[in-house]
Amino acid sequence: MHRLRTCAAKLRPLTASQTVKNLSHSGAAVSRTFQQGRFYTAPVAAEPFLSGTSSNYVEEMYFAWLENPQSVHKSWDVFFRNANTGAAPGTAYQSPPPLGASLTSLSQAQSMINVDKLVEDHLAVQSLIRAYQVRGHHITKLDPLGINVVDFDESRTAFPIRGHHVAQLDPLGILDADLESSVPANLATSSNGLDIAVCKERLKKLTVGAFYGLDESDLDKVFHLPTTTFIGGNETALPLREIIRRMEMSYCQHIGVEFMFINDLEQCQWIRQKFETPSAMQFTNEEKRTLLARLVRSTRFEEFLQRKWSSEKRFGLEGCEVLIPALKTIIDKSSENGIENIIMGMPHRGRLNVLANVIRKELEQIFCQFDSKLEAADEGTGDVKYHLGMYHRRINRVSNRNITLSLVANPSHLEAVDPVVQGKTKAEQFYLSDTEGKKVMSILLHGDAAFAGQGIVYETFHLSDLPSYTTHGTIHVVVNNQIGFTTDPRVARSSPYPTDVARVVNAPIFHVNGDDPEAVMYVCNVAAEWRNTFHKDVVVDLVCFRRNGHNEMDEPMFTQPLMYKQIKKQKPVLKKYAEKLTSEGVVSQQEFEEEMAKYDKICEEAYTRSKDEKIMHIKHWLDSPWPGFFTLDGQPKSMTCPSTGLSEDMLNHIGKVASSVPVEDFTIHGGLTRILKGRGEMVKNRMVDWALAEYMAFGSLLNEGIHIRLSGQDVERGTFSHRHHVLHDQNVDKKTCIPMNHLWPNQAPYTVCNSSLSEYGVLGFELGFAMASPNALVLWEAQFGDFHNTAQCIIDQFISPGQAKWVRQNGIVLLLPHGMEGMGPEHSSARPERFLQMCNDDPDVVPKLTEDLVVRQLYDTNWIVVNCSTPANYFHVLRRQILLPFRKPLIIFTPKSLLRHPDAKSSFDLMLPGTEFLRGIVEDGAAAQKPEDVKRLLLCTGKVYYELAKERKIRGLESEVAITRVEQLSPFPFDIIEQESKKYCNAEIVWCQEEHKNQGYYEYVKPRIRATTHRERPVWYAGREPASAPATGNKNTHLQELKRFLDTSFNLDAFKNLGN
Ligand SMILES: Cc1ncc(C[n+]2csc(CCOP(=O)(O)OP(=O)(O)O)c2C)c(N)n1
Ligand SMILES: [Mg+2]
Repeated sequence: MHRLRTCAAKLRPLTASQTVKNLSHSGAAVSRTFQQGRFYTAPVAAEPFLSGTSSNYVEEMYFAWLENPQSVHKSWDVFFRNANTGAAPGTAYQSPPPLGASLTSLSQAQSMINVDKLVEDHLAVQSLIRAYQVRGHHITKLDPLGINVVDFDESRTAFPIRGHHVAQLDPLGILDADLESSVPANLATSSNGLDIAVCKERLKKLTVGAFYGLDESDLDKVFHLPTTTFIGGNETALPLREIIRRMEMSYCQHIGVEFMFINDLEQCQWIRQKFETPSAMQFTNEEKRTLLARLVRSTRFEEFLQRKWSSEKRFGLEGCEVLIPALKTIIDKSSENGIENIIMGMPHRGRLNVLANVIRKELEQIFCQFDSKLEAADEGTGDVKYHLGMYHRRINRVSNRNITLSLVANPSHLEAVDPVVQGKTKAEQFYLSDTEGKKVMSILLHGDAAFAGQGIVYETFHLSDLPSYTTHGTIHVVVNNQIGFTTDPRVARSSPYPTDVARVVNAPIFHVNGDDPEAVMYVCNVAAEWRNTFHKDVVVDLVCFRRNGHNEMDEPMFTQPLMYKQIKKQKPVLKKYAEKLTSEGVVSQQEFEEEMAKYDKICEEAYTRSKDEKIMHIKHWLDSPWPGFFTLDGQPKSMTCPSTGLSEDMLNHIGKVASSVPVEDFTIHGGLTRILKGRGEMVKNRMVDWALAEYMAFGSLLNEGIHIRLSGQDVERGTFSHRHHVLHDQNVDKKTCIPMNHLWPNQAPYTVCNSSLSEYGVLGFELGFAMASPNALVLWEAQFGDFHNTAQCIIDQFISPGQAKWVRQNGIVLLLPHGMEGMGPEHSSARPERFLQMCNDDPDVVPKLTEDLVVRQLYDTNWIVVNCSTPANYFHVLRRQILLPFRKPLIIFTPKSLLRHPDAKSSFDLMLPGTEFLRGIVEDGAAAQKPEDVKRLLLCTGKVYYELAKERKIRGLESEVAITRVEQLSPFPFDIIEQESKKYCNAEIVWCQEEHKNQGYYEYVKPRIRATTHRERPVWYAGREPASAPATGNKNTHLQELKRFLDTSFNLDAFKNLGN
């Protein structure tokens, strides 16, 4: 092994950095402009045949030789033998022994030259093969319009953008249509004939100028094929002419394969085999007919909609009709491979067609959506038809197995649904114990502009291989119509392809000309097999065009005149494919016409039925039903919430596990031993702090069969080092213990996972996870509360309005560390004002005091926002989240300093059976004894309570100032505040917050508090002044501000004579 490495290392050229270093060491002046050149290490300088590509080849050959010395040419056999026995660099090569004994020295010399040439030619052929594999996609015919531009302008530093244009991958060539659209004649190859000059020219572009010394005269020479190609089929050697032809057929037709960046030899070999094996792309007549029938449906569906609703926006699929057979092929193949459940996410383009012809939503329900009573706005709010989700279980006709297909509802925000789909997929896998993704998988569809432009795509890709987030391979399909609304790719992205982002996770990328349905079907089959074999992501790039404007109302000629002139000339793919099949005798013209008439009739009949539909049920568009959780009418089974308290035994048991290491032979850090001991002491004293309260809530729910998943940055230990849910053995790498999973024998599993450094992606993922089942507590914790704003899209588009838009409930919990602690503008505020501003309760209406008020309010709200001031209340709100008979998102502003505050502890007494979450914690001290004497009622929320209570004590104002805490901000506890304001009838009401006046809670609580007093009493403000930043960066200023607002809070004259 060591020899092998040395040998391979010796054969490798120097890297650029080594080169520069060597040059500077030798005292040579180093130019700041990089000079291209090759410098080899001295020992192998004598090996004239080495270059970057050939050294790779030699390495591959070396491995093959190690396995079987006869697999390589005799001369290489000798070379490797010598190198292996320690021959110095440059001396390992030996010419083969002479054939006859009587050779003259002249003929010996001649023979050496011949062998040199032979070796060089073989190397050249290997390099040629490799060049096709690496860069063949650059010269593929991907453009359905056939107006490619080859642009190898060497004056450009980088490879020109849109490599596939150069590569003839683009069906239209439209990217350049408005620039320059001539194809150099010498690059217009015919697929049948082989012109070496043309090939040379093409390859020159692929191989930095050289044709490896091969010439016309070499075309009929026979060359051994390396093990890294499959073009030979059963043959091990082929004439050069045939090698080139087969490489052209494999890599330069309508499929461009990008895979050589994958750093796994087995995976590369697998792909080579799929695309190089002669006659790999063969279809039966039956398969061709099915493909045609699917194209008929796809095409005629759009035509039908166009006929019936010509002025409606539908974001039609025209120009990429092949998407439907493509998806169906992926689904068929995956179903054959055992997949039972597919979760899909997709944008607007072709969505109705996918719903109708892939997921098989009843056509009449789709047609209903075009009823004029329904708004059909382009982007934005509401449930427009091209945003709705769907769930359907049916038999897959090809595999004859059951398959569940769901399309996740999404907002307009392109690509935002990607992590949501992944999270839902992960959850479905989890509930089926599908640890390898053999039963459940996801398919994500993308537009070319969005795929390249949206950062969430990258964030989602980076989840794909993380243990707690992987879905074991996603198939991505890009509808690459080479335009985004009115913007050309040349001004919309800086990468050659829209798919380059997928390279970061080593996903193979199959570019395919959308006007060649068989090629599309082939790559889709390969993509499904890839996913099934390697359980890794793969991308199918459907290079196509958009026949109409962005939507059916848009005029594309304003901005892409040449492109659209070309598009107008373009024959529909259905027509082209039908002509192909009729000319091959696979179908007759009559059969084709009958197939179309049959589908048109289906559409017409559904249209008639749709006229009878009187009501449109959004719940028919639900993507994630929760069987058994609701009544058959979709209502909660009760409108009560059971007690969230726990027995003393249960608290003790959980507390004991939380303060121990429940496995043998496990060494934890000394500091942690102290922490666990401290927990043990607390349990003995029947007390909990924040971390222990969380433990109690989680542990008890696990016992009730509720899966818990806590995800976010550094959540395992906890950003503030308070949680320690994962213990690490100090002596053994990767040996960990999660005590929470050692509570009971039959408990539900607990997942706690540090996430990638992403908020948008990870929050979206957890939202998707929570979507799959109501019987799991799924929590996402931000490192600091303010970081949630990089996930704002998930909050604004999914979490806050999700139920209103898609009748889909979700019980996700957001833990957002919050509090002004002098840590600067960032890390301080979780921006409560934003969450409160999005609450749907009416500030001016005090709800009727009924028995079920609390649950009713919770049922009506779009989300619950709390700021707990005690561990017990945190414990209760977590448990209530699951014990409620419905699900709502829960936003919790969590503390930082309170995690260790000596007063922020709760007794077991507050967590026993019969206890519950307190929406408000009312004053119960001296002030409450004689409420009519109280001068001021201070209302507050969260940690500032402790500062207020301390200051009140210092000032001896306990009888004059009452402090009541609002723990649940939304839905607002109108009843509690009304009661308090009545109780302290002579007191001024003051809202106190540590946040700035234009932030925090004031704007939200003020009208609500006033409503409880019939707007008769003012609500004064004590807190920081308005500001643009959430907090000061200066510690001293921070303390001064604190002092100021505490002064205001307890200066009983502060609001005198200020009027109302
Ligand atoms: C995040 C986001 N930004 C902007 C838009 C507005 N928008 C809607 S469609 C579109 C163009 C999308 O182009 P592409 O991804 O190529 O899909 P196509 O419409 O071509 O199928 C834009 C910019 C959006 N929907 N989402
Ligand atoms: Mg596009």
